Amino acid sequence: MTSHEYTVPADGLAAAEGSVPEPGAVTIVVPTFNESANIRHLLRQITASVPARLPCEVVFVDDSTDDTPEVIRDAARDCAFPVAVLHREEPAGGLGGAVVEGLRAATSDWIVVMDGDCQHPPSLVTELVATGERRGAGLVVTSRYIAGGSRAGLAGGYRVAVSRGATWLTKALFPRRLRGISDPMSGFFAIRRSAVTADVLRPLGYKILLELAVRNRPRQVAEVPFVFQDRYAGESKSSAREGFRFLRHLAGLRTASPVARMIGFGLIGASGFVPNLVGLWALIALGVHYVPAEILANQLGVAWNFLLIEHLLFRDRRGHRRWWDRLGRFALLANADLVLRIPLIALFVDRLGMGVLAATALALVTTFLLRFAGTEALVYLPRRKPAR
Ligand SMILES: Nc1nc2c(ncn2[C@@H]2O[C@H](COP(=O)(O)OP(=O)(O)O)[C@@H](O)[C@H]2O)c(=O)[nH]1
Ligand SMILES: [Mg+2]
Repeated sequence: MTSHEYTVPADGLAAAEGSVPEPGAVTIVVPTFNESANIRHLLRQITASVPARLPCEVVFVDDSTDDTPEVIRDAARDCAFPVAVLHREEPAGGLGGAVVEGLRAATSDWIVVMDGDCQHPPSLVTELVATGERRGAGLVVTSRYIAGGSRAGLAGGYRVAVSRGATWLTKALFPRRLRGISDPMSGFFAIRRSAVTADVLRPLGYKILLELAVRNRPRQVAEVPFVFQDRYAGESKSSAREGFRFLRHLAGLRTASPVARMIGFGLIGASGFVPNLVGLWALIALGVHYVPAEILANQLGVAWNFLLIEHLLFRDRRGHRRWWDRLGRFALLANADLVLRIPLIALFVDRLGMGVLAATALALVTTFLLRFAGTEALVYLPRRKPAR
């Protein structure tokens, strides 16, 4: 009938709390980017399967550069349920950011997130919600990997392999948090609005389900098999660039706790031996004396570590210093490590009477901990305002 324009309340879900949602009603959140050719088909499919069984509303969160918003408004006239378009001039956070905005705008007890290209069958919407109600679950995920499910619509062996690899890696990194979720890459799921804390979500790229499962930790999770359909029209927006964002997203989620970050820091540090040794080999082959060669090669390792640490560990904590300031501090700490190690070993051997090997091991651990603490506190922690 009508197309409702939502504006996102400034304080998100809290503001939406005032409205009383119908019991068991569902808000279908659909992120769209240039999907004008799919909208009518999608709304027809929703019309055919949802409103008769479940009161629903549809919220499109749109970052399109084509006429998708107009097509939605036009198609909404034929719908017997509210359809809203939330068009974003600034597509903050890409697909993940769009879904979070949709979660904030939703007013029903249940929220179903699905793609706008008809790869996710709307006929499953009611089953997702019913399963959640029946099993008392906070999150119901569709899966291509359980009996009755299939990834028929995933085009090509390459996409299948990438999807498999990503699923395996994700499950291996979060064995506990993703227990009961066989398809963590799925973009089609239902979540209880009460299980969403939109403010802690920091999606990067398109795997919003991962954010919800890992950061919001719904208590009970259920699964429903589904057959991944072919795209109805238009082109996929996923790309190798999205793939790299996904890896950074995984690293950020995995290293949210200080202990996990320290392990990541250690692994990255160890990987720095490779560029260090390669650089040393090249410099010596060029006839450079081994002492300056050692010092120069060490800088290669430092640069390597800095790049990885910046992108994988401290992505969210870089804003308050300029990159050259961070690099300078990081390089200083890394080189201080080298300079400090020998006197430390001497101290452990001479004063504490330790063996050389034990002293070296202890010195390595000590300087590692100092370097990690120093990096956390002096390179990436926000500067405090002066007390006086
Ligand atoms: N709002 C918004 N939606 C997006 C963006 N990128 C992709 N989408 C939508 O997300 C859904 C899934 O994207 P798609 O390209 O089909 O990915 P694929 O299914 O992995 O090939 C579709 O409905 C897209 O229109 C974006 O940057 N912003
Ligand atoms: Mg798709």
